[in-house]
Amino acid sequence: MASVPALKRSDSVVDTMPEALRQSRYHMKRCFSKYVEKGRRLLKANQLMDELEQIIDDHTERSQVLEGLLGYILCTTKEAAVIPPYVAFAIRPNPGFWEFVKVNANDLSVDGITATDYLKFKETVVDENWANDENALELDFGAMDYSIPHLTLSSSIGNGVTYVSKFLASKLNGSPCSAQPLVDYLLSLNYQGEKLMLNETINTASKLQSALIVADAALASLPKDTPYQSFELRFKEWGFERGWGDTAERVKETMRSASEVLQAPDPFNTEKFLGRLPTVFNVVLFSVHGYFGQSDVLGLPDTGGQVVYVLDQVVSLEEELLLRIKQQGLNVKPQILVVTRLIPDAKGTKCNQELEPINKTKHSHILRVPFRTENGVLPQWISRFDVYPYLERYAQDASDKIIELMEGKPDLIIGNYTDGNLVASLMASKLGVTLGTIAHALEKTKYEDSDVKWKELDPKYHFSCQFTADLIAMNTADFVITSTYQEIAGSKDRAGQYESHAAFTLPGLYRVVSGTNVFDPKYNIASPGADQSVYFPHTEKHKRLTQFRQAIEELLFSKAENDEHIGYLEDKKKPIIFSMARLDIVKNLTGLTEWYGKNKRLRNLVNLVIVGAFFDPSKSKDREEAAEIQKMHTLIEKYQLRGQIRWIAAQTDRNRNSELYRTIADTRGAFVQPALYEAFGLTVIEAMNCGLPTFATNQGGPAEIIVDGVSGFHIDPNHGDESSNKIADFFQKCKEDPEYWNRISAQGLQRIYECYTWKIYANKVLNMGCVYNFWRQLNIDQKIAKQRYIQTFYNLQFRNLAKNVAARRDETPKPETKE
Ligand code: UDP
Ligand code: LCN
Repeated sequence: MASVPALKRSDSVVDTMPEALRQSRYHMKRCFSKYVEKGRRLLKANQLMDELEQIIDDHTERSQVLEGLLGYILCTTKEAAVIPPYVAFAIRPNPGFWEFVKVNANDLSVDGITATDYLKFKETVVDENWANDENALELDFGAMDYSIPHLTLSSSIGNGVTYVSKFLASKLNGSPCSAQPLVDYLLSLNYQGEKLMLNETINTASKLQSALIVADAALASLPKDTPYQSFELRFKEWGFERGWGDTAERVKETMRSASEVLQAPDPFNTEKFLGRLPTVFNVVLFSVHGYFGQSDVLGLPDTGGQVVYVLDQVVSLEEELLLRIKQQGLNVKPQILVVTRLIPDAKGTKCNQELEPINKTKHSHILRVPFRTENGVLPQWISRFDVYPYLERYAQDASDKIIELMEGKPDLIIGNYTDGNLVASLMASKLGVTLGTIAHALEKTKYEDSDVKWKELDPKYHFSCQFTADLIAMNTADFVITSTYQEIAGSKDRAGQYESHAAFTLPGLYRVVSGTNVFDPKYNIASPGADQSVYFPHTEKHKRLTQFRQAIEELLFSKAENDEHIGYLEDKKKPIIFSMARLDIVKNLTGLTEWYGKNKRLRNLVNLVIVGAFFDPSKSKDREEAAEIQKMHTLIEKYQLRGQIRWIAAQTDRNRNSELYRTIADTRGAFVQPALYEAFGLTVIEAMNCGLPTFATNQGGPAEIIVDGVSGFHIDPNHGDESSNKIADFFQKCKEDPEYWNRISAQGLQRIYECYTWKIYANKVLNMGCVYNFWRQLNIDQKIAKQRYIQTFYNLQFRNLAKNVAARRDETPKPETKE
């Protein structure tokens, strides 16, 4: 990548490109002639570079061009559309920032164009009539966000709640009237009709300010641990209701924050005060597609990390809610419902059970509601790509059941994945409840050109429904929870998953000129953790789950080959490199096996253990998985790996799995996550929690989880030799200095404790619930206006698309299943 001279943020490509082209005019004329000679087409960044390299074959001259401004522009170009004599470029100089320019190949003139014009260029390549249709549907969700303040720096993206607190602080500042919305909000708080925080005695900001001074003086004379009940009556007369705290000390602290906010609002106290308000008691989490259960579901189609995430999330949210409610001095039982699909044909799981208490919680349940049609209840599991026709009715049925169980509407709704997010959006808009959404992984970025090629992919994946549902959810959400920064805005070189929804086109259907804005303060990073009562360090000997010792010994080291394991480990003293995932192409377990097979040095140093799928490709329902199973067999033969590899079938018991990670750590081995792309990667943090040094893909979330060379290592899945040598270097170094292994293990744990725990997650998410609840009230008029736009889009687009899926249901081949 060119290092000089980088574009400054103030420089626009349209201003600098003409001069850059002029400097290399001779080469550029030839290069652009080559770009346009094949006629209309779409070009990716690597193709642009390859063709440039073919044109300028002299190494020195090529380096000169690439090291200049032009090289920089080309390096930051993500794609280009060619309509001779023009080449239109989509350039991304920084995360979230895009520029579009069109270059005339004949005279090298450069014009800046809008996102809309660029999309029309792309459309012209695939569907010219539609591109030229003046009445083609164009969506501009940004037009509805005219008064919402936005962030401006790439580095601020993902810290939405902090910035909303800043915006709120400045909104509440000024005259006493500015704080009136806060007083009105406090007056509106109640639990089942019983007032909380304030009663009508205090109905203005100045009355609140004075009452807080009186209360502060009264509290000063009380011992810190005096229970609220002992001064409740006096406070009630002054206008205060329950909710400020459980003890004199806590009440005093909360009141101090309130006084600070009224006196001179600052973001810290604003967030602190709002975070303490008793606004969230009942929470609904939607995770619609099955199989969703607490046991025996991992390994079933579509059921992967999302289920693990949601179940751990509930435990942590309930714990945090109970703590907050106690500290608020209230005697309320929170309720959390995880709402999923009831599948009558449950294949031995509990997915046909309507209500199921959630393990490790006191008040949380899984609620299962079936998919219904005019023909009755749908009995069998269906792929998540096929669920769209059922969702509207599902949302209605689920809402009725939730309201019945909760005896009212929830305070917060959180969606998971496209289907859950759409259902959550429908319910939240109807009931006027605060909505958070979680994508886990957005499908659009997983498939190259999934937007312009949507017609090709639609029969199999129904992306037209999926992208429409995603747009609806992103725009309805009051806040979006992501696991990493890259999920929102990518990295220097790669666009983020949400960012790729900013402007895109589905030719023939609609053009999105503003689908979402990653600078919107609704975007927040709250990374998940791993259950630390299950995934704890291998060194905590007294906690080790010794009951699994014998089974794991046999799983790893017996020579027998059976339905649970094949291959064997000849030298049991060697450290083990371990990987565990679904056997999808993207997970790249076959890639890792091949790297290992090819690298003699690595093979001498360590054994390889893989957990994934099963061994008979003919038994797989998924073509992709079947091919990967076959490939594993071929690689084992090709590289004669027997004696050095153990391949274990998919495992469903997380307790036993945790002991497996720890047993690998006992061998002073490592975990390797070699995925071609990983949205987050729960296995990475599970391994790190067990103290297992971890090598993980630099493509996606793991690149953020691990600080390379400190808390683990990054590997590049596209450069296998380099990656396998990096792993070999580590083990070589550990041989020379055994302390090195301990250091990386300890630093991995430190990273987890600082950034990736469910406690940190739950605190952040509940703060979001509290802060965005108030933020949405403040912006309610605009919210309602936007909701009308979204409803129109839903009614006129989504419903028809879902109907088409239903109509085509029995004719199309079944899609492959992977999460
Ligand atoms: N997992 C498992 N058994 C397996 C493979 C995976 O229990 O055979 C678990 C793994 O421990 C992790 C989850 O499934 O908790 C996978 O989550 P991850 O985020 O790594 O990937 P996803 O499958 O969601 O893409
Ligand atoms: C989906 C994925 O693809 C994984 O990368 C995540 O870890 C998982 O969901 C949980 O969010």
